[in-house]
Amino acid sequence: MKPARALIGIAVLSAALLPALGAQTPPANEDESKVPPYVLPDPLVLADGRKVGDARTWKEKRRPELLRLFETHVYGRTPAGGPKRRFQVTKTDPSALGGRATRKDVAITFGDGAASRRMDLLVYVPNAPRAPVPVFLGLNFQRNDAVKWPVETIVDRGYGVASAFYGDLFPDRADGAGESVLTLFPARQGPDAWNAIGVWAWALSRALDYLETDRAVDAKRVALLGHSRLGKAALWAGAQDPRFAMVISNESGCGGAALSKRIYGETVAAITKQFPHWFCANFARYAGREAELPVDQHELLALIAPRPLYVASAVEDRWADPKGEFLAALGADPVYRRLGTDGLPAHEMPAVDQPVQGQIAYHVRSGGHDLADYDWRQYLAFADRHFPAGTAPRRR
Ligand code: GTR
Repeated sequence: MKPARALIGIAVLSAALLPALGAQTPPANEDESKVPPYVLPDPLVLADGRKVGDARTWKEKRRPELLRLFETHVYGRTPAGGPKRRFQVTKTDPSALGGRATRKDVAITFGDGAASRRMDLLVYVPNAPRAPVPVFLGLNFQRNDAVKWPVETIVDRGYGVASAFYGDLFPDRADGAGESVLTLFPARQGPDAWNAIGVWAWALSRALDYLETDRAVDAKRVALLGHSRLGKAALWAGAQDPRFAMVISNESGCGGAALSKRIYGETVAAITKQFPHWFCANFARYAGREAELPVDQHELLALIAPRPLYVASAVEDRWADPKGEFLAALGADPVYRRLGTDGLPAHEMPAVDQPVQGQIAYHVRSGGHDLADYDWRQYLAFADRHFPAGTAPRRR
């Protein structure tokens, strides 16, 4: 989102020009030689110091430990249960995109009566295949009728598309909670109470609940994709909900795929100051004290293992720390290998526009902060490889 990015620029500038206005976030470090030494926690070492030797110990012991750490220190706890949900297909157009797709507008209602909240899910499925299709699912910034995804290209490649407007769930403002779906949950309390990213992630799982009921969709092949702040939400959703078959992070940066302890680009101090409603209150305690964080974002990526994971950066998007995103993907690699898949087929950061794709994929694109056609081409190729045609049951 460029306007928000511009705002950050103004905040940093004013910090430099107007120190008298009080404590400001220090300007971002974008100089590799100024990255301080840091130590990353080992995702394969349990809290009691034992090493994770097999998939079972990962699943039953380490995975829950890591989830708890991210809930407590970063995103906040996602409560179990929650309000009653209802799915209603409000409109179906079987000849969308010139007859190549069926478009459905689905109202997903949370709670009852005046207090209820509603998320509108836009769904396109290609008309050609007779079997349920894999789907790219993600939240959008612009409302459903202005989704900036290349829907026709995706549909023509045999994939469905599902998207909802993130503001329906939690308006993206410091005081957005009062209009968010949080109002339908018992009052949140404590420094580990969930916040906007937690709610957006929760909503992605509710969209998947709907997709599981749609016979045109193969809900076992849903690729979750998010750009920027919505990439943070996609990663957190994919980490918590193993039903997502693939997760794609497009330039998710700080609090997403980028390592926090590297202190390059956006920092915990900058993000929690500018967006106090995104994370749980505990995260802000690590502003300027990243070394004390008991987790780092490579472990968030590891929570997606062994499912296919794509982390993408853009070379001019230094605010999101491309190298920190690569290093986090590399840091998740040992977990994938311990679980018996390959990981990231690279030891060094690949050159610009040279994707590397294994069970973990990574690229750094030329250009700036955006979800570009180049990115989509790689994601479609990645999905083709991991969701081969003909693996889904035929439609009943
Ligand atoms: C920026 C924010 C980033 C990223 C981005 C976006 O202002 O600092 O963390 O989320 O917005 O969502 O476009």
